[in-house]
Amino acid sequence: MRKTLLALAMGLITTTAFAGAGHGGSQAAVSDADIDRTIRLEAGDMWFNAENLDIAPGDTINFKIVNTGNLEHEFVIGDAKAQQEHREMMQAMRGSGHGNGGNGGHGMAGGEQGASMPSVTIAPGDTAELVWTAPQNVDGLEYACNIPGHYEAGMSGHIDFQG
Ligand SMILES: [Cu+2]
Repeated sequence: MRKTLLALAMGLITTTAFAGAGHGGSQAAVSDADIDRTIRLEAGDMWFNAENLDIAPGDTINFKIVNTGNLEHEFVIGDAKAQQEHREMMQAMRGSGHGNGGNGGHGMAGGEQGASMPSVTIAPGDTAELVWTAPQNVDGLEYACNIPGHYEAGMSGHIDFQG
């Protein structure tokens, strides 16, 4: 019994020390060294402050999206078809009364298709980060906020690939 307690205590100490060693609070799986570029974007009520982004294929981007609006917004990357499917899904969820109106049942970005769609939701006044590696062979991608009504109001843009 004593031994078990001691082992437990030591385990706690080790864990604490390890956590204390600190990575500056970063929870990203990708370390800073792997990031090629940081792109700051602003999301307001029904707009992003960029109409398109130029990105080099293969680059790992750390998007920092600042929500300066009064509404919750999201930032989703995908091709036009995937974006449309994501929008339809969110509209369907809202229509069925799922979720609490405030976030439109989000957090499930895209179901089966969603696995390949990086997305982040940003609360009003918050900054969210999304680390994403641009694919090598893709023609055009969009970024969008698919909260019902937002895309239609102008919350989307194109990702153009250089080279
Ligand atoms: Cu929005």
